[in-house]
Amino acid sequence: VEKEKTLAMIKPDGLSGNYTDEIKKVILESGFSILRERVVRLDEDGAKTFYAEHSSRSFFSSLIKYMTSGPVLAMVLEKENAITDWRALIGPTDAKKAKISHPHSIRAMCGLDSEKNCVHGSDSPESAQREMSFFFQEMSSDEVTRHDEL
Ligand code: YYY
Ligand code: MG
Repeated sequence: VEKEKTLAMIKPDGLSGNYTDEIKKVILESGFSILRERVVRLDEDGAKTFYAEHSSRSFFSSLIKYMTSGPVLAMVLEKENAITDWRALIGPTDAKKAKISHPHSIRAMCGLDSEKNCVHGSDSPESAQREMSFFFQEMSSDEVTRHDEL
């Protein structure tokens, strides 16, 4: 089976809560390789671009405020079925629900609610490509596997 890449992100509450090491441990123990990583402080334009698909939702302005409240850690993860498996590992969007239905998920571990849910994962191959090039401009559609930022 061919390997697949996905974009993972530790959101501002995850970074400020010092969950990075714990999350990376889960990532590596689950068989992912971390190909690239970068700490980024999103500005308003950047956060709006990243979450453009949600621009008409009632939670959008609050989400943008949250996502610009502190730095995030963006990572490119690789393994077989990386997109689906990373989504499964982080759990449902609402961290409150995750604590009940998926107690071992990452959002259950470090998220707070449906907004401050600690981590992001791409939801499709198209999203993964768009989101990887958003944070790693040098990553075009051809496969990039450089490790020089680690
Ligand atoms: O992909 P995922 O992050 O699990 O959820 P989405 O439905 O794509 O929403 C993106 C993002 O928006 C979510 O991670 C937090 C925020 N959000 C919110 O603040 N309130 C909601 N009711 C739903 C989503
Ligand atoms: Mg989503």
